[in-house]
Amino acid sequence: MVANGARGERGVLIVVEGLDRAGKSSQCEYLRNFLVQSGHSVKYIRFPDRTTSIGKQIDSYLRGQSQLDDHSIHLLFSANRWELAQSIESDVASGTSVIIDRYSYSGAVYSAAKANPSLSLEWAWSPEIGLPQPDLCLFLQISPEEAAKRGGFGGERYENETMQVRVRELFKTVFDLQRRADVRTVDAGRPLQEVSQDISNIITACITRVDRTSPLQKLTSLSSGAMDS
Ligand code: FDM
Ligand code: MG
Repeated sequence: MVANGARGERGVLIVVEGLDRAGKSSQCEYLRNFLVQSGHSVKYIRFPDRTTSIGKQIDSYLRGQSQLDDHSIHLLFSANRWELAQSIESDVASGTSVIIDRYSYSGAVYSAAKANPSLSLEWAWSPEIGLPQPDLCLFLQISPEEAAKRGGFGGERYENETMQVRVRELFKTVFDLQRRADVRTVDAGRPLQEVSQDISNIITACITRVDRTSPLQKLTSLSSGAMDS
């Protein structure tokens, strides 16, 4: 595998998405080590980034310590990505690969799952247009049964059965519509090592396939994503 920076190539942008308890954090950690061992310089980001001032408002909302209108909190989640967009682009351009735990897909899906009649999936997606387009989105799929075996819900907002059921459906819808995204679904209900093995194969193929002499693309509207392919 060719290390980052070699021949002036950019890094790759990889997003990891999935339902709660699919093992996103463990697999992001695995992925990070895998890329480092392959000679890449790597940055890891998770959204929401709760450390910024916007992130602190999001954190307070998620913990139930503040109430916000559905649209307002949605736009804060998006703003939290926009405030990091430039640094992601410049890291990737300078040869660093960036792994992101949750991105625009979670953003659109969780807000649309609230079933607020004035907050459609299309509306929820629109502030994401123009953000860096990932080279690859790994979607960690887990059945409700397997998720239940992995323990109960935490105490944060959205950590309940009704939301999880809707989120599961909406992830499918958003990936069908945003077909420009290279989404690979991984069965994350299996033992950790099996999942990691699949992930290394997918990543190796992705690094070979991506033209790292061309810059990152931008996210487009949901429908144009479907028409393009
Ligand atoms: N979430 C996450 C959103 O509702 N919108 C977003 O844009 C993002 C990135 O926040 F329930 C939700 C998804 C989840 C919660 O995420 C916190 P973590 O990964 O479970 O901490
Ligand atoms: Mg969570």
